[in-house]
Amino acid sequence: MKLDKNTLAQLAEHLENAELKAHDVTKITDDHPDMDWDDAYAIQDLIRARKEGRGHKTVGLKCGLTSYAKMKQMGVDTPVFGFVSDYMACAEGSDIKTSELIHPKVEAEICVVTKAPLKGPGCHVGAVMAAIDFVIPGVEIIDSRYRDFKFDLKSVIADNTSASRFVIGGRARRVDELDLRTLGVVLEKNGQIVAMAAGAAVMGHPAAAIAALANHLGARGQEIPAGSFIMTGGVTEAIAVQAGDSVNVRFQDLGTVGMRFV
Ligand code: OOG
Ligand code: MG
Repeated sequence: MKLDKNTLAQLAEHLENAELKAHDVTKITDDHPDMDWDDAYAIQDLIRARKEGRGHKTVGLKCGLTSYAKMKQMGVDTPVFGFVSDYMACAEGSDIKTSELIHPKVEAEICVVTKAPLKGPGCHVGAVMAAIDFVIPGVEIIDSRYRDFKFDLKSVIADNTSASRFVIGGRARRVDELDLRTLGVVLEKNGQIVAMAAGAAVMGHPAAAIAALANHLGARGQEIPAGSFIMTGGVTEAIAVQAGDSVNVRFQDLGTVGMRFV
């Protein structure tokens, strides 16, 4: 850790205010170039504590920057991990208010709910597959608090990996009925196909992203509890949206997840 307690708390407040008031800020590494990975996750943890302190429930965990398309788009090379809160959940088919957001983008994500705890180090795809209760399709709406959506890894980790809203589809499937690597995903905006990929785009296998999350938490003495909802990360690059846009994502074997931006 390079930053003192007061600075960490002040940065958490600064970034959370930017989220809640929907205004952008400069990258925190511009002012704190020596901050390290532990500082970045400590700021994210403080944002989580602020939300939980106000009565918001943490309802899921997210893996981000897990596909090559996303890493290339953002110019980074390592996955990051964050959380989602109850108020970020939007119903399938609902209207999402862009007035509450800065510069939203949508991501198609293969999501799971677990039935057993997962603990690193040494967590692997097989252990994750055994712990998955069911697979469910989702769309994440990310909204970096950083100007022009430009950041480095430490800044985006502190900013809770741009978490903003998410929508879960209605059709869950058992994991042994699916091939998560060849599971096709087609992302449509206003009726036009704008991106497509298969599950293998996510670290070769979406379960590998969850193993990486378990190993990341394990290094910090934590685990993924049974019953966790986990988003494995965008399979394609993220697509910018604005008021008036409608998005539909077709997931092979898992149905469609749609929403409108108003
Ligand atoms: C960081 C969050 C990335 C994903 O699924 O890759 C993410 C960002 O690109 O703003 O959630
Ligand atoms: Mg995401």
